[in-house]
Amino acid sequence: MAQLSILRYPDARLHKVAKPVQAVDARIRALITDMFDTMYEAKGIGLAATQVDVHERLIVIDVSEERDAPMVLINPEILWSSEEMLKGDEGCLSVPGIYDGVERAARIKVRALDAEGRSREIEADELLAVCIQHEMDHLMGKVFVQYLSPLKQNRIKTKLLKQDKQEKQDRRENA
Ligand code: K1U
Ligand code: ZN
Repeated sequence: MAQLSILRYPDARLHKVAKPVQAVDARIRALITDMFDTMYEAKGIGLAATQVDVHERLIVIDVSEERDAPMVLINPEILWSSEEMLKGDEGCLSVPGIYDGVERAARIKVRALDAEGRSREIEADELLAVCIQHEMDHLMGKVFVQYLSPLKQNRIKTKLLKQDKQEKQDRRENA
């Protein structure tokens, strides 16, 4: 079981645009396994490769209560989005402790490769639709806080940088 380190906002690497996966090979399958381990351990419902500093178009998701419905999206593309929008609170493993409202398309249709490299079309609504859109934003270098006001973004940056500094200080003191 390999845990990957999750980049934390405002790390500049979260804003890199991911490149398409060229081949669903052993390297990608090992990365998928490690990303699921990391997502389940962090109690997240999704994780984009960007968040673990791999800039390729790969997402893992599990929005089930039982945590037994893993879903892999490689090179995802949105085929259709509903005109209807819904606003709901989002969180992010790269922005720990921050939750805020973001407006997203209520329903989407997505095409992606699965872990075996087969092309799939997925129709999603509710939490799955929100999660796919949130993770696809990561692949484009966008973090959900960028939908918030500049004032909120600055407050979040300051708070997380302060937390980071404090954690580093605590580690030095306990070393
Ligand atoms: O960091 C991430 O991209 C994962 C993120 C996915 C997400 C959660 C909520 C809305 C959109 C996308 C998380 O898993 S955040 C933590 C979490 O477990 C959670 C937060 C709110 C609702 C459900 C789960
Ligand atoms: Zn996120």
